[in-house]
Amino acid sequence: MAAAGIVAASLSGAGALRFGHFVLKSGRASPVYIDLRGLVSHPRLLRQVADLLFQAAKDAGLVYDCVCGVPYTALPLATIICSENQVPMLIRRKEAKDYGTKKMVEGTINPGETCLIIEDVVTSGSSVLETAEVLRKEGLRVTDAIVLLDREQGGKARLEEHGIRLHSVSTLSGVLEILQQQGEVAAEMVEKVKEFIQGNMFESVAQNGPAPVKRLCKELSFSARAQLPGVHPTAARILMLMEKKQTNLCLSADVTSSKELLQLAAILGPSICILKTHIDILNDFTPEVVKELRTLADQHEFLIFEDRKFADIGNTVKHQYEGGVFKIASWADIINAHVVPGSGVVKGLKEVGLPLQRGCLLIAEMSSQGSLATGEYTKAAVQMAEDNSDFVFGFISGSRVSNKPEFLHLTPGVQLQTGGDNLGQKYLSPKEVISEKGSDIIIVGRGILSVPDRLQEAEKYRMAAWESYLSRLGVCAED
Ligand code: S5P
Repeated sequence: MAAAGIVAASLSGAGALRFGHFVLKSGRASPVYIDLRGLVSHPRLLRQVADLLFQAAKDAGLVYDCVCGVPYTALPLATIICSENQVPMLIRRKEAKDYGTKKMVEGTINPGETCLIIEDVVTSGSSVLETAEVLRKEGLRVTDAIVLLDREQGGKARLEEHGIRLHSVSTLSGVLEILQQQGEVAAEMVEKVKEFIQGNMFESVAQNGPAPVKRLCKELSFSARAQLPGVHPTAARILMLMEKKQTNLCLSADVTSSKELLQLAAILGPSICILKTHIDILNDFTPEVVKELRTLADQHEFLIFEDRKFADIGNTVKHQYEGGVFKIASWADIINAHVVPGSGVVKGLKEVGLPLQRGCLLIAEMSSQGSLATGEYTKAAVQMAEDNSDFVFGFISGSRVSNKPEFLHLTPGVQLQTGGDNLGQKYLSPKEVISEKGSDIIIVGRGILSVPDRLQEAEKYRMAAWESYLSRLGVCAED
């Protein structure tokens, strides 16, 4: 195919396709790395690629009113297409313009018009989806996207589920075939990449049976929520790193030896967004342990959550948070509190945590059998969070208890095998928690800790929770 040939030449020419051993931003190893950002330094290739994208839209018979490139790599491509063919363009901002203004799209928006999305590479489809979501929020119709290279890892199916047809100029396997024919890539590398693609498919949500009836819904992506005005800095950090690492898994590192805790943090660090501790169950706690834990947290980009569940009067919790043996405030990014004492507990914790830019979660519901945290109690917790949103950024709860997208929901009591333990713990699956209950982050302890290969198990949880998050973006099943 001629187009795939030009794509192959462009990718090689711009040094955009590399083979070897790479660690992707998700933390996963890959034998192939594609990065088209450098294409801007090759104006002839840039122009050729833009022409191919435009031609693909033409060949598909698409009718559209404006074009939007997924930032940043596809921006210059969209610019060339629009300027050459006299089509109005829109620019999607990755960050809202100023703190306080929500403008996410530049250019003239005429609600009801159709906007065509341009993208360089599609893997899971999440970048295209995010852009589509922003455009749809402005009242534009998004039905089609053109991509230069489809990595064939399930993005097309996912986008289809969200009402977007993906048209690709070429596929990764098509480009590989050409490069192999030209002797630029060895056959065994081609096999390796194909195996990688097969083993790293982003599963489509609609599996067997008829697709559910869908309607548009106002679900925002994690990165869009991170940019909301007024979002707590701790929530923003978590939201951004979840999107970056593609993980909404919090590990409940309930182990009693410091060595094991640090090993867990080192090995599972890339797979998680938060590591939750019960520091008082360590048999051999020393200040050195939390120092090392902090280093690992910074290295692997996760936050530390000390699950201390403060539940006393303000003056007491202040000391418990700041002092004692553990000096929790000095190393934990996140803490949590029961609301049973009334708002004094939050006010006391805030006095210590606010100057250190820490954040707090309120326990609105519990996963245990017979929990009293229900109904009016849960509502009171939500109210207390709203009244203290300079410090409280979300909830421990079994389901979404607040519709404010600034708040995060973290849910414990999660295992792939649902059921419970013999001490009243109840388990739901990652899918139930994220897709059905509307929570954001799963908290998993023994589901991961009790198997020999903890990393492999953590990856299973990470993928299940992430898939469930992606599946609720843009559309949701009609209730
Ligand atoms: O309601 C709750 C709140 C919390 S924070 N139920 C819980 O189980 N937790 C904590 O989550 C609990 O203290 C434990 O650390 C973790 C669940 O562990 P698992 O082994 O049952 O997954």
